[in-house]
Amino acid sequence: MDGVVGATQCAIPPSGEMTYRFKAQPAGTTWYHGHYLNQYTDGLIGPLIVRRHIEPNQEQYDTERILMVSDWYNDVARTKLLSWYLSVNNTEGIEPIPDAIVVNGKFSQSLFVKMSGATRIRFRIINAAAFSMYTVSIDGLPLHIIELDQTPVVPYTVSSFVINVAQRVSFYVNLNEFDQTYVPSDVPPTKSIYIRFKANSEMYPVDISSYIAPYATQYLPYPIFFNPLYLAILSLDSSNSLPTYPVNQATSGSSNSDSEHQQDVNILSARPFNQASNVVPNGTHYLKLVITFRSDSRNIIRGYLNNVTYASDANNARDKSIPMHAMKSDIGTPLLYQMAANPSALGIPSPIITNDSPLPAIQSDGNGHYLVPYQAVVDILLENTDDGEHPFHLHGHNFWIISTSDYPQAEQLYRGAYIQRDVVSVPALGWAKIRFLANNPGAWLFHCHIEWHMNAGLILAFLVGPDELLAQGYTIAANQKRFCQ
Ligand SMILES: [Cu+2]
Repeated sequence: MDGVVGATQCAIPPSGEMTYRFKAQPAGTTWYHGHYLNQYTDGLIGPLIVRRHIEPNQEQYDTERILMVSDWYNDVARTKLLSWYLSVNNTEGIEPIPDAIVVNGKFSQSLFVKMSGATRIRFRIINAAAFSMYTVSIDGLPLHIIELDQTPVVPYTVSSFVINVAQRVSFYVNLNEFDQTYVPSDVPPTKSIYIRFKANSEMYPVDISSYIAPYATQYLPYPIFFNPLYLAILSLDSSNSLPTYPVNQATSGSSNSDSEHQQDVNILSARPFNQASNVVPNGTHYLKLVITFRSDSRNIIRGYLNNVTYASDANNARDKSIPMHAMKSDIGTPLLYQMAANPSALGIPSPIITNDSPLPAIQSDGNGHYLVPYQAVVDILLENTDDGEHPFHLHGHNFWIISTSDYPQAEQLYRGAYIQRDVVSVPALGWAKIRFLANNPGAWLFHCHIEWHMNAGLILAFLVGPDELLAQGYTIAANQKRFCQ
């Protein structure tokens, strides 16, 4: 179980408490967050780092820092913003535009990151935003990427990289590699440099320089003045001084060769550190998922996977038309409990051969619940008909990213050695191919991690190996079931 309300547990009530016990694997950089009612947008988030006994590339750095970047909204997401977003008044389906960017809870130019005497430092970047993707760079320094999500990689050097929602990227920098020409000769020597998080403003469906959020007009009758450039300050000494060079200093010619696949948000060119243990099996099953956004019968713009918009959260009334014997998405009866109660009668067809692929296709019940045989190797093709980029996250499993429309050559180039991540950024009007081994019985969501798009229903649930779930001895824990009243 993983704490998802409606999938693996009922919500912890106000003033309630529940103890989660988990085996700390796989290791790497991740984060925890509420998975209910936009609570993570409103700040219920934190980093979760599982350290390896011997960290790959640990000889490359002396210390490390965590930078967790997220969108800041002046208004409460779970009530005001969401009720506007999913309303008939929002005819374009415009996501609430953030008011600011915060890193580790601090606004731009107020976060000082101290080197504390080290010259080599590892950064763990976590994108915990509700909406935004960012380009990350540090002035004058090459970034040596060493971990993507929870997969260590052979050091891969770039001058900047893109990180989409829920993705994590670790890199190290070495101050001895600082490009001295970055600081103009006519300014005093600098005791600090900027760490930049530049929001990709193309993804906002409005002109952010003039947009007045309709839900904010009553007391904020001015444009949101959202500044897509966030600056943290890397202090080279203990003085907390600002850099002496101008913010808009043009990046000098860099010797890094990351231009070729700069559009590759998923950084597929980085190679797994432990290639010997990264055995990529052949696909045994297939699933094609088409991403669309359109109005539902109530004229509310929602997100669809294969023409189904998922309705499990409290904002969507339970669909009474679904027969009682079928799986139902219901916050009071988690999918996992339904699986355990009736594993062999979920009302979902077994995989069948279709015209799309020689491999049998995973089937659903028509309500976004897909039955996946235990140990199936599922090739998923995500086809994005939307003009926005969508970061899809799979619960309970990692997956291999085979290729995307931004980097189709990856399928051939890296055959047998695809990188494992747990979030894939699906390009706008493009596609992504991923593969996962269904070795973890249970009910696992697969969804766009943009919080607004989860609210809009861009979610499905994989029901993996129901019989195996019971064979492995699963029972509903009493400390969880008591919340399902
Ligand atoms: Cu999305």
